[in-house]
Amino acid sequence: MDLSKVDYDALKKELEKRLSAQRYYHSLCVMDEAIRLAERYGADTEKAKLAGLLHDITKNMTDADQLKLFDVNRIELSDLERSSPKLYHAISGAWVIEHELNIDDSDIINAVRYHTTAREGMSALEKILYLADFISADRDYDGVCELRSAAYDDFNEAIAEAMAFTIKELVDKNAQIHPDTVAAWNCEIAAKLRKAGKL
Ligand code: DGI
Ligand code: FE
Ligand code: FE
Repeated sequence: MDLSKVDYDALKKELEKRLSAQRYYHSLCVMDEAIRLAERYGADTEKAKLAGLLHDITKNMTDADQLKLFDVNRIELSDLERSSPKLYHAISGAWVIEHELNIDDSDIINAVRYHTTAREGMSALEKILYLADFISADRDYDGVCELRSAAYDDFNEAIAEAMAFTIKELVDKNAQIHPDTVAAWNCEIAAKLRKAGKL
């Protein structure tokens, strides 16, 4: 697909239909942040824009409707995924942008697919979306300002901090941690240790 010919007005209308006003605003903020991060780190700004705008496209679908989508389209979920509804929208969102919006760029599809759990060996675009989702203008949790400046200062350090934040929150909530999240964390820590000559 030709990314320079994407009809953003039509896509935004589609998103407004699917999302609450708050979630739509979040999507616009993540889009802006993803573009800025892509500019800062020399990644593809068009892909970042599209991935940022669309990443939460199915966030307001009911759990039941998403489970139906998985079933009808033979998308297999692990037991952990099935029992963690917060993870559904990344899986269903990736499917919807590929099969309903006809986005054929695998990097964009994977960025949406892994924006919640992260995964081992993420591409630059996948990392940009993961981080943009954490530091977008609409976010206001404790520590977001520090993470925002870290994101533009030391990309990989900011990714590791965002992952640590998520993992700590999951532990505090007694939630299950997805194996992709654990693998992503180990991958980032190994890179840090390697850089410091400790591995
Ligand atoms: O969709 P957003 O709210 O913008 O953000 P997101 O897609 O990063 O989703 C955040 C939620 O996902 C948050 O409630 C924690 C949850 N989550 C992230 N990683 C994992 C997880 N939940 C489980 N059970 N396991 C994970 O590894
Ligand atoms: Fe999300
Ligand atoms: Fe999001």
